Amino acid sequence: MHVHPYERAWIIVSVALLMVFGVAIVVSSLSMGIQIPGLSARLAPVSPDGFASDEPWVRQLGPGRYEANVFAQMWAFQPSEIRVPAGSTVTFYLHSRDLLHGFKILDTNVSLMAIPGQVGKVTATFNQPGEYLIVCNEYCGVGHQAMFGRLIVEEPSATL
Ligand SMILES: [Cu+2]
Repeated sequence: MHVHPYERAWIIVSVALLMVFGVAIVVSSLSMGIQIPGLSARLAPVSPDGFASDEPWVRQLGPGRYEANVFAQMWAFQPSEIRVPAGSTVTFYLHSRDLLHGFKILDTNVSLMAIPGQVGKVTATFNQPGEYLIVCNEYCGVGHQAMFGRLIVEEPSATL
């Protein structure tokens, strides 16, 4: 079969680019700790230690380890403000009370969808103190642009 030299060159370039992109995805996900948000549960889980999982909360599991049970609804996040000390690792459990929402913490790798009937789970470590805006990045109605929360990463000394 005859393949024109230009076409052959473009095929080689295309395949090489795909391989470069594939390697870039693997390397960046391993080196930057990027993880795909996973499905944690289909229904609100019942916590074995008595924490109600059908309401918003933030709790400390141990030194530098936190969990946040977050609800998205038209047009707010609950809790609207989460405070953790710098260096903390936080596992977010994300629920939707009504329809599809997004949960994006700006300037971080955290981004997942709040899907009704499912619990999204993602874990991230926040080393840089500051105030991080949490926005909904899935259009969810007329109040979508006003749907936001805050993650406040405090200087370690501020929480002692
Ligand atoms: Cu929205």
